Amino acid sequence: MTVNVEIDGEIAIVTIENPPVNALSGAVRERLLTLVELLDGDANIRAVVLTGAGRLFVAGADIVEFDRPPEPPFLPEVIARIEAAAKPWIAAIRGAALGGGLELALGCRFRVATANARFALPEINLGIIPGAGGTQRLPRVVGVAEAARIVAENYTPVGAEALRLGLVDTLMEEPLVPGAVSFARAALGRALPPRSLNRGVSAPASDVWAEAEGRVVADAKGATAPLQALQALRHGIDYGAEAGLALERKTFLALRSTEEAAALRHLFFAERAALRPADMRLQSPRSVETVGVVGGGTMGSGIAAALLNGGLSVVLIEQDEEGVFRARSTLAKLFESSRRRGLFGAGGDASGWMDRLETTIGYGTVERCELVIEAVFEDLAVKRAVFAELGRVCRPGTVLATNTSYIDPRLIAEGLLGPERFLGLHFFSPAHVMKLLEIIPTPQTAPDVLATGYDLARRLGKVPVRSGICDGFIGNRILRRYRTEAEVLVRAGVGIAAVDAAMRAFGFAMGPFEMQDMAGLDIAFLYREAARSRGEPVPDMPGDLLVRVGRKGQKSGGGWYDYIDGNRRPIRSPEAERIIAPLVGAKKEMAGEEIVARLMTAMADEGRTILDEGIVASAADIDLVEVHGYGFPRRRGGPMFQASRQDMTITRTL
Ligand code: T1G
Ligand code: NAD
Repeated sequence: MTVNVEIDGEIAIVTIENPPVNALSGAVRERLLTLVELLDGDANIRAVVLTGAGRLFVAGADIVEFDRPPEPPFLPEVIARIEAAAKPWIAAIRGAALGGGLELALGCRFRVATANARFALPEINLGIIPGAGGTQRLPRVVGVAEAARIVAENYTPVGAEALRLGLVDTLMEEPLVPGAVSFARAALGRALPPRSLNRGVSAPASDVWAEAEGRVVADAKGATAPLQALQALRHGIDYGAEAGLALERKTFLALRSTEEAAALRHLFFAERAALRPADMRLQSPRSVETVGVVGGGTMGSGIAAALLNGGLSVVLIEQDEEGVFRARSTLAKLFESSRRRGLFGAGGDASGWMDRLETTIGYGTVERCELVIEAVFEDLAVKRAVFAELGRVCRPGTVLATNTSYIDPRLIAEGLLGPERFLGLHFFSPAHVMKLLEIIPTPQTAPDVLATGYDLARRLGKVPVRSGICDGFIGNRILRRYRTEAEVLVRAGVGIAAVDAAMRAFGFAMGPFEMQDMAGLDIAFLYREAARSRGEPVPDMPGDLLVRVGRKGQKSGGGWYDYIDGNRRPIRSPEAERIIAPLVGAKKEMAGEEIVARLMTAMADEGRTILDEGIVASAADIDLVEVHGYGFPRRRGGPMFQASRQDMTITRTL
């Protein structure tokens, strides 16, 4: 780490060099504080240009430090001293000014930037709020309404937008620093603008606060930081900047040590580690520009959409005209939903999306694909037949992948020409939305083929988690344990709706029974029946009684709940309760917290077994699977994180 100083005539150039993202570590803060004193006392210096080495200005505070008590000099103090400097500081920003990086820039008298520079206060994604003046300086620079969006809603102005808001004084081409030095010289010939904190700010109409609070609470999904960030901003408008700074710092320090903040930091680092496992850092992936997708059903069309969203070209192969027609109409819908979700960037320009898609029957054009992903029926014979063809018609270097949920990939690859180029790439439905990608190598998968899977995940914005080969890999195996434990509670007399309500209160979008009604009870039933037919001692479960009378969930009009007139809102079903009564004990009241603890314990217990079997590399990877594949509430960190925070005794059955 260094903070370099160069002198260009009467202008000092201070460059923060703290790879990989110029985080404002204690050492950087200390050096900046020393420099501002030094340069203020140097009669030959009239202005200071502050910039970051490499591709971005500053990514913020050093998140690694958050697991320790804060160390002086504290960032607010450093920024306040720069702001008070006798010589004006000009922030020269390329790439990104994020969190404390943007707060540092706001303490400077001027800000100049390149057109690609992004400006954000992403602290709320870490369960905290800006802690170095962002909630107070920003509204005084860009106005309350825009500041509220940046502080509490992840609004990230880029380049020209930042200029329009007044967040930067001018945009310039590279080389940035010489441009900033010229800007500084010119600024010295003019009256200096007021310091950010001293700028006037008018209190907005009351509906601006009400509107902002409404949006923030709606988007927060139970997280507390966004609203508190907005409240700190408002406090400074209502009671003055000093009061606002005090509340901001108090709130930041309080949130920094919460379980929610620890959970979000845990996932932040886990996601980055997952993209670059140690054994992949020296591996070069195979080049992929066109991907074949065999099977355009639920998964195949979703995978095709994810590939198109990632800028790749797709050859989607179906078995007949009807399959092609169905796939194309599904893709038209996914195109629309991707555009609505803003997946095509700010301009919403999806040019080329459909042009990069070819749909066909048979393998006539598959030789132009560098990767082919199979997503046909979950049937070993059908999959084997597809790969026999692919092995024959694809170029020898083409990577071949299966999207199977349960079949052992080694069985699918049996007899395949070039088994070293084969692996499992398990996408999750809807594949153009869910970020999880389970990557399942076989013992024969070549390292550069595995690296190709990781590179695909990176290009699609997915979170890759490597799984060993077992029944259900990681996610579906834990899901099965979660659902079984939920049925164990119902069998013990706990209400179906009570279990779902407890898990919704914990942060899931829906409880296990609502979710199973949506996915279908027959999947678990068929799994248990297959085990019974192998002679395994699988006791009857309440769900089995429902499936046996045709109650398979929403698709059959009812499962654990009733659904009236095709409406998907679950309604308590006396019929379902009568059917499962032979297996259910006397009514048992159980507190929501206990229900959550039981289901968390079951998930964590299965996770530990999966870890012990060497199926997954780390507990953090299991948390990524649950958060990015199964809707585990992000602010809770995942089942393994939860288990690490509580001394959860493992209660296997009632
Ligand atoms: N602190 C420490 N390490 C960080 C870091 C940070 N702020 N940001 C990134 N890293 C590490 C990351 O773990 C990875 O490490 C490497 O840098 C490359 O990251 C006071 C309190 C900047 C857009 O939330 O959004 O300021 O895996 O893989 O894809 O109010 O990193 O190589 O060992 O993500 O090019 C607010 C978080 C902090 C920004 C670059 N700032 N970072 O993305 O690289 S809180 C943030 C990012 C704060 C103040 C508050 C991204 C990036 P490794 P990467 P990238
Ligand atoms: P689906 O029935 O919706 O789609 C399968 C498609 O494959 C159909 O459109 C069919 O016409 C086509 N097909 C069958 N044989 C073919 C052949 N020889 N050539 C070309 N096309 C052929 O099934 P799905 O839900 O999309 O599942 C596909 C695969 O993905 C399965 O292995 C499944 O286990 C896996 N998977 C499913 C989910 C899910 O939630 N549905 C999630 C992850 C993985």
